[in-house]
Amino acid sequence: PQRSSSPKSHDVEVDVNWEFPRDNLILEDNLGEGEFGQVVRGRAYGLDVEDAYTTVAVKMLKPDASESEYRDLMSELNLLKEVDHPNVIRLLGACTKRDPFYVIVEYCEFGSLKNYLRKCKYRGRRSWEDKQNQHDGSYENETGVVLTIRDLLSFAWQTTRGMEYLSQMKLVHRDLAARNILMTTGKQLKISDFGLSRDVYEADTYLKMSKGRLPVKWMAPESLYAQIYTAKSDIWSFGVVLWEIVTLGANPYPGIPPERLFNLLKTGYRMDRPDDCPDELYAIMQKCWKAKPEDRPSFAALSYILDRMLQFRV
Ligand code: ACK
Repeated sequence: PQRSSSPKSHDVEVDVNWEFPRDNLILEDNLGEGEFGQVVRGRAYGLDVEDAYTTVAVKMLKPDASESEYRDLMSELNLLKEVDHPNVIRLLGACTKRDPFYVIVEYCEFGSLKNYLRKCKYRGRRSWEDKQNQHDGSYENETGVVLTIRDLLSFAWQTTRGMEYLSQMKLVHRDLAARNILMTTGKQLKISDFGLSRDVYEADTYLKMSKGRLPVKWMAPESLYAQIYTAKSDIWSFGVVLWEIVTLGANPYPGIPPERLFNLLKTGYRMDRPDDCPDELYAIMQKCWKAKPEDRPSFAALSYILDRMLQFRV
């Protein structure tokens, strides 16, 4: 990959609809960071409400980011301008007039779904018929939040709702994983991290190989072998997200080094049904992991099935 010590934002046309005055933004704690980007919690004055501060999340590049990371953040900003759905992260503004370049999005106080799930317990129930242990909603005990099967189904359903919307917008996410889904108040989920997303109408085939780290354990075989990304490869990743939800944030293919997946998936190997995973949910995972993309369901179909389960089975 080409590196440039300082990606410059001066060649970016400032979008007056979204530009936010940098001086009205107070950056606070670091929420987390990836290889080249970081997310900081901040307070933005006069953003949503006049004369008041709104807590926001600000995404920015680290000083050693390359042109390609800079383009990813720009592309994320441009895509975020186009989307508007309760299960997709909402753009609030951007500071693009000079470096460092900021993308301001809504703050999700519970962080990533992955980290949230890891802090929870599940009151296991393998079958819908097993009404023992049933209670209406999650609750807190001395060890933390206890989730019910209903919560897990709701997380899966909300993810399919957000993804159904994105696929209708002809957007392919390419990096759908529990670490890229955020949790806000009322256990509402928001699909986030659009850095790698591309409009499927965009002609150039963007080779992610130059970027180094690939989310191999979330990738469909056709993405691994041929860099093909479609709504159906996002569906494969959703199957892995469902597995993450049911295992409360476990790491997929435990004990298997990512490089082995290339051959394992070819031989038809798939993850087993996790303990306590209802058969219906494992059946969905298996459909998402069909070798042929056309045999996998759509997000609309999955959202319908999960909605029915939420209404009639739990
Ligand atoms: O699980 P976390 O605390 O939630 O760790 C990751 C980290 O930043 C790197 O992505 C957190 N994060 C990202 N975007 C947001 C946001 N909009 N609101 C709150 N936390 C965020 C994420």
